[in-house]
Formats: sequence, structure tokens, C-alpha cells
Amino acid sequence: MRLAAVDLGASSGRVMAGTVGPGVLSVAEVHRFPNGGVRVAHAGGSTLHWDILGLYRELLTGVQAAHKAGALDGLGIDSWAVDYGLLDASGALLGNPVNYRDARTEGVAERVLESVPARELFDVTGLQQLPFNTLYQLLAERDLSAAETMLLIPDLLNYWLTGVRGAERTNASTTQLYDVRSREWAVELATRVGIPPRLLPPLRDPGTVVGTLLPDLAAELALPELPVVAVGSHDTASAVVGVPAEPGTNSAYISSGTWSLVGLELDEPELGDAALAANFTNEGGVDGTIRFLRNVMGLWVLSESLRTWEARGTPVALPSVLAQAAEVPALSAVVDIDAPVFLPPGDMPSRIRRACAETGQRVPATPGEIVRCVLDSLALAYRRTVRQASELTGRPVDVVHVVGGGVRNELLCQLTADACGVPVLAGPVEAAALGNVLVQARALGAGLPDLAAMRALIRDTHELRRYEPSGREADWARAAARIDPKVVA
Ligand code: ADP
Ligand code: LRH
Repeated sequence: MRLAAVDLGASSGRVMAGTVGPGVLSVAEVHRFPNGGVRVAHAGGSTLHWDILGLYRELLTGVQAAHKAGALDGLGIDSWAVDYGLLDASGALLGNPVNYRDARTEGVAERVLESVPARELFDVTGLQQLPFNTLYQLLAERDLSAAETMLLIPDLLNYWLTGVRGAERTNASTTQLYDVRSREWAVELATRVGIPPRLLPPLRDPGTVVGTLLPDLAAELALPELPVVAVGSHDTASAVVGVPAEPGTNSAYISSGTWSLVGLELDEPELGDAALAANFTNEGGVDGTIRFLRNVMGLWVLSESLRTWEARGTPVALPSVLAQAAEVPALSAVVDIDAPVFLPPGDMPSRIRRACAETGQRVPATPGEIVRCVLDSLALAYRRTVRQASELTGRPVDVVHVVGGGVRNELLCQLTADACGVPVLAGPVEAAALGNVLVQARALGAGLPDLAAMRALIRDTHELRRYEPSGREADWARAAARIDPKVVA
């Protein structure tokens, strides 16, 4: 079976051609294109958007190329979460989707929490507080009166491909408008906060067929009327399908890309007060699983640093700056990488230096020192989050799986093993595309009864790299105490 997996990350999109059969699983990149925010001015300021039409065009180019390389049997789309397009009653897109890093949501969550207590919101949705949850973004819209339907990014693209509107559950679970227990829209909550329930389209499960390519579109692209499958359309849900954990092992995962999503797979949501206080989330996974995790700021801080240096006319190549970072003494300076100051686009090197100065540490100067500080700080955040996940669920963690683009960062993988004090199993890089392809394959009749079978096939067909902790626990404990007075070294 040949399947196209469209995987749209916040920093790049790719179309992968997947092949699945008995004992066979591979994905080959056929088309990769950059993604990121596009700032557009208007009276009174500017808004950070996505270039949704550009992404759609690249998707079509990639699917065509994948089909040319070998006839396709289907396609599926996953993307970053929370963002959406609004359609009017005729199905036309109302405005360009806004990027979740835009400042329009400033103060919105705080206002909502004045009328709906955090405990109650968490009880219904199980979701972490992030300023850009879809709930807050919709409330930041100027005018919803012309809007008939809200479609999350993969659902919007699926609509353009098939003419069918809906909301796939794993991504719907990131909106903070979805009831984590009943697995239906939280209509009462939406009404209470002032979001018209008409915006929320019918829900569908991952692994169901959305529809087939619209005949005119298929003819224009010289493609057959392919089935379009709803995969785990939240990229992190597809990536977690692609985590090749052995059944019966005590493992945590880090889906490492623009964000680092750090947590465990559970059967039931964890909705206790301690999970709420630690700001963990219970996102919906494939096959009714729960992704109990926390967003760590991720490689965004590194890529934004590279962008800053390039804009200043002093570009730094990733491989060379990583080599320089590897030479910097470990834990010279660390910051709380999850601090809100690192969320919006901008000059990360200056923000890092300021955070080090404010905590009385040696201020990193060179790009190598800044990058080392970012990587040490990410590893420290992984340590904190893996430990919290384990404490909150009462489940030990003996191994940490790392998947996604961050697998290519060997220094970070080693630091992760050192900081967490357990081995890291790194790979596959393209876990989200693999998870996407596997769920499509099952929907189209390729066997693979459950997640365990899918993960066994990944283990059989993909090499993982193992990193052992180097045993400097006391150094990491002291570093943790430097940025968090509650942690005792
Ligand atoms: P997303 O899906 O969020 O766009 P990816 O999973 O593609 O993110 O991961 C992108 C990140 O992977 C980059 O920001 C970069 O830090 C890291 N990365 C990609 N290639 C390499 C490489 N060759 N060496 C080290 N890091 C890499
Ligand atoms: C990662 C991701 C993450 C969300 C964020 C918006 O790409 O989907 O899981 O929290 O983007």
C-alpha cells in the first residue's frame, strides 16, 4: 500500500510517500517546504498569520509528486494544533488563519478565568493553560457573526480536498472546547464563555475516511479520486503513534520539534489537583488513548536564535554552532526555558542573556555559549517534566523515547539522558509521518489491529540510537535549583 502523509510542522511542512505491507514500513520525503509566521500590517498594528494558501499549494505539489513516484492508495494530513480557519455559510474562508504566537490572545485567558475557575475548565477539558488555546483565540476574534464553522488546520485542508467538513478528535482535544471524558464538544462551556456552538463541526475519529478527492480537483491534478483519511491529525498525536515503545516497559516520550511535548501515554485522563497545578494536559490520542504531557518550549528557541543572527547579518549554521556548543562546559548557565518570555517571535539571544543576568549567572556571549545554554535548559526542563509526569501518575520511567527532528541533535539527546538519569532511545525522526501512514494503512484495510502492532512494525523496520546517562546527577540537581528555588539541590 502506498500512502501520502502530509505533516505540517510550525517550521516546515513535508509530504512523505509511505509504503506499508507485511513486515514493510518506510517513508521517503518527496517534498519539503518552509513554514512560519507571516506578519501583516493593518490599522493599529499587525497580525502574525500562517500562509494557508501557500501551504495548500505545497501540499498539492507534494501529493502529485508522491503519486508520480508510484500510484497512491490514499492520503492523510496532520499539523500543529489549536489554529483554525473560519468559514462563512457558503463554505468560503473568512480571512487568513492567525498564528498561535500572535499577541491577540494577551490577557484573554485571565479574563475567562475570572468567570470560569481553572479547576472547572480543567475538569471538563483536561487541558493545560496555554495562552493560545483555541478557546482563547476565538474569544480574541473581532467578530464571529459571519462565521458558520471553525475548521482546525488539517480539517480545513481536508475540506478543500473533499468538500466534507468535520473535526478530527485528537486535534479537537487541543481546543479547550472538547470534553475529555465524553469525547464530545463541550457545548455548555462554549456557550458560557460566548462562543457560538454552531462553529463546532461534527467530530470524527482518527482512522475514518473523510471522503474522496473532489472530482474537479483530482482531474486538474491528474490524480485518481483518492480516499482522504482522518489520521491523528494533531501532529503530536501522530508522533506518539510513532513512538516505538516496547509493551510492558516504563517509558516516557519527548516529541522533539518546534515544541518538545514531554509525557506519557495513559488509558484515562489524569485530572487531579496536582496535574492542574503542574499544568499538564490530557490530549486525546489515537484509539482513545490520552496524551498526558506538558509543552516544553522546544527547539523554537534555537531556530529563533538562528533567525535573529541571520537577520543581523551574522548567520550561523546549525551544525557548526552545535559543534561549538558541545565544547562549552556543561551547565555554565541555565534558564527556565518555559518562561513566557520565550514564546513570542523575537531576539532570543538577548532574552537568554537577560534571563541569565537576572538569575545572577555567568552571561553567555558567543553563539556557541547561547546555544549550549538553550540545550542545557531544554534538558533541564525535560528532567523536571519527566519526573513530574512520573510522580503525577505513579508510574516509574526507566527509558525516554525521543522522536522528531530533535533526534538529529545528538548533543541534546545525550544531555536528555544525562538530565533525566535514564537511557534515551532516539528515533525515528519522522515519527509523525510514520504514525500518519500507519493509521491510514489500518483505515484502508492493512491489518495492524492496534497501536502495539503499529509500534512493533516501526521497531522491526527502524534503527533506534541509545544514549546512556553519564552519571552526573548532582550537577543537574544543582542546576535545577539555580532556576527554581523550590528545587533543593
Ligand atoms: P516541526 O515538525 O515542529 O516543524 P521538526 O520535527 O521538523 O519540527 O524538527 C525541527 C527541528 O529539528 C529544527 O528546529 C532543528 O533544531 C532540528 N534539526 C533538524 N535537522 C537537524 C540537524 N541536521 N541537526 C540538528 N538538529 C536538527
Ligand atoms: C507541535 C504542536 C503542539 C501544540 C503546538 C501548538 O507541533 O502541535 O503539540 O501544543 O504545536
